[in-house]
Amino acid sequence: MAYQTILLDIADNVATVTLNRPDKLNAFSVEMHEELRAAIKEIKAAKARAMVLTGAGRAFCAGADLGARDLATEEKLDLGALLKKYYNPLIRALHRLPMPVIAAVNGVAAGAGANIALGCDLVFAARSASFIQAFVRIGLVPDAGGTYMLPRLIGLQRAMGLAITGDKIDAETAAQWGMIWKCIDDDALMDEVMEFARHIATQPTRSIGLIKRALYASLGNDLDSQLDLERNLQRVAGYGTDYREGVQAFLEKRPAKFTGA
Ligand code: LHQ
Repeated sequence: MAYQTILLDIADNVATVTLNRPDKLNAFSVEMHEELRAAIKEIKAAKARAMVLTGAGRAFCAGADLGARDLATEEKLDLGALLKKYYNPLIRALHRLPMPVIAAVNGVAAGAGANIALGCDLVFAARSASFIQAFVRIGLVPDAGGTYMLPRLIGLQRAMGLAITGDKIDAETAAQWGMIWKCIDDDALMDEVMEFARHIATQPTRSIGLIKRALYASLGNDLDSQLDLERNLQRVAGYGTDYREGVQAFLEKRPAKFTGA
């Protein structure tokens, strides 16, 4: 399918989605939401084994398009309805995708743009990139899962500080705080991310999907529920061909050839 506001490339089992409104710092329009939703469907149907999300130009994503006609002109717009229709399903879809989702944050990630990055499973960021919980600057509340992920990633004090000041945090500090996985020199970002994505796409994808489920569920579960969930997910993993191949390869002292099943 041809898209207007994003680019989608699928190669070597890696689906790369590039938010592509660089003159608006890749701010989210309704069209971009709809296209990203369609792209995620396409990626699932293509049975890709990793997804990379990045931005075109100098930004990753500046959040909601504040110049969109309804956001800019309608006085009593129900922003909750927008979240329900677009942002919440997007975050859920990223968490539920049965493959690793990697954010390659190439520049500023502000507002919902920051939290969509944090909604990915692993975040790599360019050294010059930054994250801004910009919501308070315009009288809003962090959304797109920010109030859920931030305190869990960096603790309540730091989450509170970022959210109530709207201050920018640079990629290096974000990595030191554990908000993101890795900070990488700008020139090396995409090469390193794509190399990582191509590698992870050769790993036991089904197992990775189950790992995601377990870890995200752990954020809300008590120990008993989590132990039960681990039992259930391990049962599923244990029936997989990748488990058999992994053990066989170990015993035969050779690299495993995982199919993702
Ligand atoms: C933009 C945007 C943008 C449109 C830059 N929209 N054009 C909200 C409402 C509804 C429902 C649900 O959820 C949400 C969630 C949210 O995301 S709220 C938060 C929305 N985002 C922001 O408040 C961030 C706004 N942008 C900025 O603060 C700055 O642009 C940052 C700090 C990201 C980058 O600053 P600079 O590097 O100085 O760039 P700039 O400000 O000069 O922007 C470049 C262009 O991009 C400019 O257009 P122009 O035509 O003047 O060149 C901006 O107007 C445009 N742009 N963000 N969100």
